[in-house]
Amino acid sequence: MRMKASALAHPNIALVKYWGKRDTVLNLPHQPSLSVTLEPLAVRATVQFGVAATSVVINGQPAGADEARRLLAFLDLLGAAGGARGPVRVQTHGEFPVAAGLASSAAAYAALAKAATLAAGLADDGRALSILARQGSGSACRSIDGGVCIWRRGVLADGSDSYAEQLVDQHHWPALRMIAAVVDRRHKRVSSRAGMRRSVESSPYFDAWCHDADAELSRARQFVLRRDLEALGTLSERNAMRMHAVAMSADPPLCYLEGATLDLIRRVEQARASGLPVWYTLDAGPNPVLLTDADHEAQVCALLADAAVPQVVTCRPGAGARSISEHLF
Ligand code: 2P0
Repeated sequence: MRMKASALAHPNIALVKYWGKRDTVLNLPHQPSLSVTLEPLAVRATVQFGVAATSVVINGQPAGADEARRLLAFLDLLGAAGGARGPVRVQTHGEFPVAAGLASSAAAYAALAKAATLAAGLADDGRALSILARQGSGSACRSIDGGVCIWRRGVLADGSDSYAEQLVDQHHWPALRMIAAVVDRRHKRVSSRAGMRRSVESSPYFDAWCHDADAELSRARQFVLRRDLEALGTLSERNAMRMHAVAMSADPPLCYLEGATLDLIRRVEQARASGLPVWYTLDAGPNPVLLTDADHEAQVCALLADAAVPQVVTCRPGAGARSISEHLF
């Protein structure tokens, strides 16, 4: 057993979204999803077993009680896989600009899954890692591999058939750009976890949303394979708006969008009408992520500057979670 290991993982942005769980403990989704792993944003994690006392440090600070509980419960899953591990020392560090508007939990749990598996001396098989990461945060299963990944919904109650697989690696479409536009840095009032639960329980549109996902996924897959930005962008906007429509139709309604979100969406539509290839997607928050290509990156950044967007992070398809030799402690 190696006892101590470190790993790095990137976040991902879904173009066909996961929104609704059929199992809230195992994070099993009601629908398949498709995402792009994003460089250069990253989270590093170091895990060491065989220490005297358990400690959890996130971005240089001791983790709060809830965060520490969630993270340690996640590491306990490795105990289930190969015997109790005893006290553990953990540190994670996000290389995210302040409030990048992109969830860091996917990258954090993907990095933790990889580091903890290596530290525990277990085989770091991709499917097992994706299944493990999924239990930390659903979307983390799509950050084990790079490029474009598809999270299979699965049908089994134990989740053994619900994991992400790579469709293409990060070299398939190097010109693809995903530009995160942080229009609002405030923390969202309702977490994805709570928002999904409310949507599943109360949106009358929820069944239609799930029904739509399989067909959207097979279309998105084709558009990625043929690098069709216009078709993928069009699908991404539609899918993001449908997810928000489900949230808005929950009881009580959930609206993650702010005025600045709608303002930027209008600007994107106008720019596109004038010939700029740019589309948007949205997570469960107010900050759009714009799709374009390398040739138009500067024009899209100019559009964002014109809209006085306070923070912009340009990303491209990134690699999967990987072991790193520099430890955080
Ligand atoms: C996604 N989101 O597919 C969707 C789109 C947000 C909107 O996955 O409860 O942090 O840990 O499984 O993965 C965000 O939710 O939720 C998410 P948990 P997660 O990327």
